[in-house]
Amino acid sequence: MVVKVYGSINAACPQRVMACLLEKEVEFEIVHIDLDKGEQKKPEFLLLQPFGQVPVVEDGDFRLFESRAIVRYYAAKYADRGPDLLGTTLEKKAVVDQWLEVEAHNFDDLCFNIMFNLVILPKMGKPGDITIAHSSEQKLEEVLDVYERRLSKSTYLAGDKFTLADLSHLPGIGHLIEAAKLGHLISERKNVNAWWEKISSRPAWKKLKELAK
Ligand SMILES: N[C@@H](CCC(=O)N[C@@H](CS)C(=O)NCC(=O)O)C(=O)O
Repeated sequence: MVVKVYGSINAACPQRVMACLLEKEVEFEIVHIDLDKGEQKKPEFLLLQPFGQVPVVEDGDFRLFESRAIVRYYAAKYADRGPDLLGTTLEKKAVVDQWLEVEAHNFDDLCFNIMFNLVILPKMGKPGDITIAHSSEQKLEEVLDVYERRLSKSTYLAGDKFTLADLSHLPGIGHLIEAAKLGHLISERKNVNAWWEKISSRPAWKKLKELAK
């Protein structure tokens, strides 16, 4: 059964899901939802995702939304296929969860504020709020300083193996570098930069970037 991913290939949250499916070599097709046209707010889409956001996956008669719930689901469903993305002991799994929560609650909002005000609003012909973008960038610097210290002790966020904690950061950092042109936030931090080089050169992520072209 081919998994259907409702979303846009360029949007960060669907990319999180697709990166995970590619790591696990799960076949999927994209059901394109045009965010610029507001298709995610149409009544028929609200039946799939009541908050009017992407992604949603449909796997046979099973349906799920929230990108981090989806990646956790597929990492567990295909635990014996491809790289282990969840951790192998209770403690290792808990550390993966810890850094996934950090991504969701310390990193993602700041990244979104920057992208929304520097990229998304201007693309729609509306002025972004530069004050919000700058203060979010300053706060993100502090978050990345924490990452820098963490990554001086371990190759990946949750230890010595690539996991969902790292995968979950790929779309956000990719957008910061490519769309918001804030690559210096990464490149000026030695350990964060080495980590980014490693995780962004994974075949699954490179394949997704190819698909998105
Ligand atoms: N917590 C949700 C957030 C979903 C989300 O914010 N999706 C964005 C794309 S990355 C979206 O649908 N934006 C359009 C909108 O909110 O109208 C998840 O991780 O799935």
